[in-house]
Parts: sequence; C-alpha cells; structure tokens
Amino acid sequence: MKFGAEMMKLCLPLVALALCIPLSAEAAAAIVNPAARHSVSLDGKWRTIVDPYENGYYDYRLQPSKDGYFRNAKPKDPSELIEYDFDSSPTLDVPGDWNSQRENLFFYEGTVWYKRSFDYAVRPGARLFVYFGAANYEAIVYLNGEKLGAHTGGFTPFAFEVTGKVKPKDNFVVVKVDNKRHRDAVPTVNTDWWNYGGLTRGVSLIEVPETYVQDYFVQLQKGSPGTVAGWVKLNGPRATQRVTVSIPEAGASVTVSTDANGYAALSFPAKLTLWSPENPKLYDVAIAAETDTVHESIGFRTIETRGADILLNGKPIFLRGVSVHEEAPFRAGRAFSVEDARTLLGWAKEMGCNFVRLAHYPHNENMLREADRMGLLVWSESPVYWTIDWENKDTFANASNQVAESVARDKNRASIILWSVANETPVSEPRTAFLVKLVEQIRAADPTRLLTAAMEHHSEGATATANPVVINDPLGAALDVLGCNEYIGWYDGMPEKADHTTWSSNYQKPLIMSEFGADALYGLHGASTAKFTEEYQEDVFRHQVRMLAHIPALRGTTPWVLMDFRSPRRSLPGIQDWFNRKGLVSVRGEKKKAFFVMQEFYRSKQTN
Ligand code: GCB
Repeated sequence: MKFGAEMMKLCLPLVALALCIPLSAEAAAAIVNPAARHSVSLDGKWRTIVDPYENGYYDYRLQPSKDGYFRNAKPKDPSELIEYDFDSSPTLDVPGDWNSQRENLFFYEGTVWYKRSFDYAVRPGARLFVYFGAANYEAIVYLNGEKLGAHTGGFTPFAFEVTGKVKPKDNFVVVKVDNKRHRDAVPTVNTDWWNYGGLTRGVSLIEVPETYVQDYFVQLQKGSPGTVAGWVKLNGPRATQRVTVSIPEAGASVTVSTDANGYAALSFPAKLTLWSPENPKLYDVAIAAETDTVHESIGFRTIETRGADILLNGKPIFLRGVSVHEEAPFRAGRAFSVEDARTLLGWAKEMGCNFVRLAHYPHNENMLREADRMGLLVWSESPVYWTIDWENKDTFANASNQVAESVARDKNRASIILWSVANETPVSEPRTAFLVKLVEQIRAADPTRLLTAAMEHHSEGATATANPVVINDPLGAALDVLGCNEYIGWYDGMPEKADHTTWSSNYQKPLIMSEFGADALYGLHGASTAKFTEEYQEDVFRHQVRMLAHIPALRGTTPWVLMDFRSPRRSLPGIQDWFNRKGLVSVRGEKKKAFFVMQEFYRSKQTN
C-alpha cells in the first residue's frame, strides 16, 4: 500500500476515527509522548477506600448518589454524619496494582476509591491535563468533587483536560477504579492471568500550550527506506500553522501547513541509518509548530512480507522470540517500571532473542521504549482473548477503542513490527467478522506494520504415527503473518507427539509459532516423564525445536512464556500456588533447564 498524499486522503477519516476521536465521549484525546511534556508526577501514596458494595457511588436504592465518596467530604461540625474519610484511610502506591500490595486484596475484584491532593499553578495561557498511564478496568475520575469523565479498558492511557478547573492550592483528584469482570467486556470473564486492579501505571499533570502538538506519526513509508511519511495534528484555537518536522542528525526536514482541523500530512526524503536489533539507532525528531515543539527519539526501519518471508529493512529475518506477560520480576504483581522492563527484556536478550511477543494486552510504555533502545522487535497484542461476546456491538466498540488507543500511543516505536488482534479465539463467522474489522481499522490507522493473531491449530486425522496439522483458520486470509499456539507435549499428548507432527498451511504466509511450552517449578527435578519437573519441560522443548526446524514457513517462535506469572486458574498446592509455571525463568530470575534449550536453538538461528 502506498502511503502518499492520495492514501492519506482516503484514510484520513479512518485515522481520525481510530486515533483522534476517542469513542468514549467523556475521555479527552490521550496525549502522546507524555515524557516529553512539562509535567508533574502524581505518583506515590494515594489514600484509598475499598468499596465492595459501591457504597460510595450508589445510594441505598442503588441510584448514583450525589454525595458519593468523590466529594471527599468532611463533617463541618460533630453532629454531621459522614461515614468515610480518605485522610485517615490506608494508602496504596501508585503506580501499582492493589492485589499485590495488601494481603486482604489478593483476590479482590471490585471498586477501590483513590484520592490524592495537590497544588498547581497553571501558567497563563497554558492548558492542563490529568494523565493516567492505565487503570484496570473502569475508571471514573473526579476533580474537586466534580466528574471529569470515565474510561474503560485496563491497558491504555487516557487523559482529561482540567484547564480552568484546577486551583493554585488544595485540589483533590478522586478515582473510582473497578476491576469487576464482565461477560461482554474486553477481556471477558475468563483469562489465564491475574486481574490486577488499580492505578497500575503512572499518573501525572501535563501542561501544554493553548494550541499544542497533540499527535504525530513519523515513520518510514512502507517499503521506502529513503522516505519519511506520516502526519501531524495540532489541538487548540490556532489550528492552522506551519509545522516543521526535522531529523537534525540526518539533515532532513519538511515544513507543512496544518488545515482547519489542525492536520497536515507529511513526506520527505531522508538518508537514515536503519534501526535493527543489531543497531537500534534512534534519531532525535523535532516536531516544531509555531506554538509548541515536541522532541522524540524515533527509529526508522521497514517491515514487509514476501511469500513466507518477513523482511526487515529488505532482508529476510527469523524472529527469535519469547512471549512475555506484564508481570513484575522478583516481586510479582503488575510490572510498570523502566527497571521491570530492562530485567524482562534483558532475560529475553540473554536467551538470544531479537523479538518479544508482549502478550495479551498492550504493555506499559516503558517496555516499548526499552525495546526500541535495546533492539528488540515487538509483537503488540490486543486484549481480545478467548471467548469475547462477538455479536455485541458495545463489545466491538470497546475492543476497537482499546486497539485505537494502543496504536495511538505506540505508532512511532520502531520496535513494533506486528499488531496482533486476538489470542486463541474460537472460529465462527461472527468472530472472524469482528476480527477482520479490527484488522481493517489498524491497517487504516497504521499502513506501515504487519497484522497477525495467535490462532489455534487443529489436527486433521491424527493416528498413532502421524499428526498432520493444517492451518486453515479463515482469519488467516486477512493477516500478513500467521500466529499459531500449540501445546503438543502438555495439553496435547506427550512430548514425542511432536516427532510425528507435520505442519501445512492454506496460506502462502510466514508463520510464527506464538506459543508452546509446559509448566515446571524451578528446582523441581525428576524423570522427564513427570509433569511439573524441569526435566519434563526441557524434554517438551527438545522435541518442539526438532519439530519446528522442519516447518517450511516458520519465520519465528515465541515460546510460552519468559517468566512465571500469577493466574487464578492455577491452584495446585506446592507447585503452582496461583502461578502459571510455564516460565523459562522463575519470578526470582532463576533459569529453568528449558531456557537453555531455547538459547541453543536461537544460537543455531543466529544468522541475522
Ligand atoms: C494459552 C494461552 C495463554 C495461557 C497458556 C497456558 O494457550 O494463550 O494465555 O496462559 O495457554 O499456559 O495454558
């Protein structure tokens, strides 16, 4: 697809739909690249009230109350009855999930109210936003007792404008965070990971000029290593301005004029050192409008497919990957920090990876920024997992909004080469229609990257000595790269079954084996036939790599999973203790035997 001016005209309404206009009317457009803005962190200790009956939201007739906890009320005299008090309530750390911070919240799913006070003098003529990296799952945000808006979806950022609402002294922001699971939500009620609730990523106040650079897309035009293409979008009363986008180190720049909507497409030639795992070169890119300038470190690379090949910067590449959950190393809980990201991605590099699959939802921004710096290619995934309510329009709108927010946040990350729309969704017409719509939405918003999904496989007529598997999921027709999860040797027979399994595909497309693996408790040793031992897991991996080596279209592997992670589905005492143990590394960073099988396999693949 050509990403020129014509293309821009065609896809502008879709881009606007996908990137600029949030579906939740109450949520302001998120601010991209928050780290580059003038901001004040609201991270730290927030006062919290646990509210399982939502007593602070509904009255006793279950009607929304005018005097909910968001008022942060105090008795004016001792005769006044107020049955809550933030300032004498316990605190929780933000960012952070509540489950791993307080023992009695370990299994808690419901509402927790968060409150934090602050002073802030907005500079004259500036605008102020309160920005949330993520809140799982539903958040209603109030400032000084008034509702600002609401947001749904646990893994993407959102912001509300508070210009004119913030006083120089004594403001309070209250957030009702609710992580109850719902059948029609995204994800739905059933997942194999912990439903960590809370303000799981950072919160900040972000100040911008009255007309500011709201968003921009600056990447190489698809298949054109010498052309930077994209767009810029201003927000504010001075919509029409001249905007210069430059890459000073490369001596390349372009000046464009934004239209009445603050929008301008851009395209300019540039001689750039291309970003790759071997040389993750990032350039300082300046987006300079007349009223605002933003800088960002951006890498430039191309990604395409040709038949069953994946071409990075025009050259075939094998994706030596691993799947990763957003689980914090050493402490367990939702990961969020730069250190968490460096540790997890560092282990992946040690295994020999040039690629990570960030499953099963958009990870925190630090993971993507570090992947950009460390030279790891990324598969970024939507939380459309297992049995979503495919025929429900609201469910689609919710998934579509979460995907739009994820693409909006990360579209300038060189590391991301694949957007994945779903994981292991059962084939049906409504499901395929739902996912194809998501694929089309992402292609319109980001024509530069490849689309994939982790699909299931089905064997066609297995016998004791032959197990022919055909990849024939109809979704494959809409994707660029096929992802396939299989558990031969764990849920599906014994490890040896891999020896007589053969793979074929209805599509002439690259295949990534996006999951395979087995549980093992680090330090549990025994026979290679005994489940949960390191030896069993190692044996599964040995048989797997032999099988994988014979799949003609295989262009990548992301075994399940880098590190053990918490899951309420995994209760086995003494072994699982609420952890999925398929990690190649324990939560303490101890490497299991299978880690070294993958390391050896990746050494053999290290030709690129
Ligand atoms: C899968 C899922 C993944 C699970 C894994 C398992 O197929 O995609 O989310 O955690 O299997 O361990 O069963």
